[in-house]
Amino acid sequence: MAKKKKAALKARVRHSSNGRGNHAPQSPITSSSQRTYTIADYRLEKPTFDIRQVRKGDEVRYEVSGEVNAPVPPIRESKYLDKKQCIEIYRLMLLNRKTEIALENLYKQGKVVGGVYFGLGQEACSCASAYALQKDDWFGPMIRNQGSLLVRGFRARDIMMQYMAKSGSPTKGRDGTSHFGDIEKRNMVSPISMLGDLIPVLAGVALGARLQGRNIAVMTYIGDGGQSTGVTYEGLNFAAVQDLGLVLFVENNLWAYSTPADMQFRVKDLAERAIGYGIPGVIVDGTDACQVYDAAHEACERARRGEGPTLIEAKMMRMKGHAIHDAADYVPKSMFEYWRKRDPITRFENYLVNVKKWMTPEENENLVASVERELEAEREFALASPLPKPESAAGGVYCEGDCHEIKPKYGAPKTGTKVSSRPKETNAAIHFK
Ligand SMILES: Cc1ncc(C[n+]2csc(CCOP(=O)(O)OP(=O)(O)O)c2C)c(N)n1
Ligand SMILES: [Mg+2]
Repeated sequence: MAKKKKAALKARVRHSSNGRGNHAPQSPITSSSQRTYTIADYRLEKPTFDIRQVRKGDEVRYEVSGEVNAPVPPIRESKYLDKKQCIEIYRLMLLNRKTEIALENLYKQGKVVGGVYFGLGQEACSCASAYALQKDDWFGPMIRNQGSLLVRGFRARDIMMQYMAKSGSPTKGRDGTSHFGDIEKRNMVSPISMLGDLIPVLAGVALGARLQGRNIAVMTYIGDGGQSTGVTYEGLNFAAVQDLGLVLFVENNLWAYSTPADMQFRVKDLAERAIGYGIPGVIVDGTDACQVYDAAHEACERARRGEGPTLIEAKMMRMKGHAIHDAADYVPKSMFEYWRKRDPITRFENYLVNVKKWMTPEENENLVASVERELEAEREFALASPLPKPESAAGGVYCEGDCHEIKPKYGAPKTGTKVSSRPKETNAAIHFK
């Protein structure tokens, strides 16, 4: 190609690549067109370490660099919770942990039919988030959110019987993990997936309630891995556009199976994703029950006012493997040490007993003992429940038409109900500075 022709082609490519063509002058960025966004951050500590993948031949390891010996931050005082509520959440967190310890033992005794999944280290996130829901709100937990189930009124025996596929379990032995819901009393959508499919379903629940004349809060969860999926985007974008009361907890527990969060996304904080959806984004320390509750409460209130969804990123660490079969050998030991010092239960106990002095050491011991007694009774009950009769296997699996009726929960559907039509400018003014 002749030199002249080449230069002309280059120029054309350059002009067309910015989409402006030859004649449109590039407008300078002025201060009025420059936009800035704020992500609220409740944390009292911002961990400063990175994980790096190191390959040697076929071997893959992860190495941590940065400040792994930082001092443990205090619990942030709640704007909303009183003494009684804090102690109640603490009790639920204990029950959450001890239920999982019991499940692990049942598994080791060969009584569990499948695997077991744990939320060790995530109890504050599960319990304090669901604690912000009101009776008419809905939720859709994921497999690690055993605490959310306990908060909404399921008993430890339900979880244990489910894992053992007993006839007294919520699915009457039809499932061996967490696939059960309750559309009657506890307003719970059955966990259907770890990878985002709960998000559009919960958005749909909020839309359904609105069509019945009510704005409710609907809460669900997604992991640092699961948030990359298409359905996560579609569900949250739909909720944002329709101003549906979705409260989405992004549980950034630093691992998606054996993939570290640093290899999962390029943004610094997953809460930044909220900006792209045009909704508020909040960061909390997921090991601090007060921070989790405050962010959840504010998001639920916003949802009930009909103002739309909120994305809350809870930062914490998955303190076990993906499931019981996974020893998590790929996790650097120093990461476990760092987060073990930030154990949500130990920190909350210290806050209640030593900082606030809302419980004496003796009252605390009594509370722990009462949780253990309760757990033991639950375990006995679950063990005594029989397995389902073989001849019942085909029953209760498919709806046969007259087995149950699904009625509108909040009122007769109102056709023509107007969804919110707040102008986008208002949205921007409220949430972003
Ligand atoms: C389509 C599909 N692919 C893979 C899996 C297996 N799987 C379940 S959870 C998971 C990782 C999820 O990681 P994350 O979203 O961070 O949640 P976490 O387990 O840390 O709570 C994978 C790969 C699946 N359930 N479905
Ligand atoms: Mg994860």
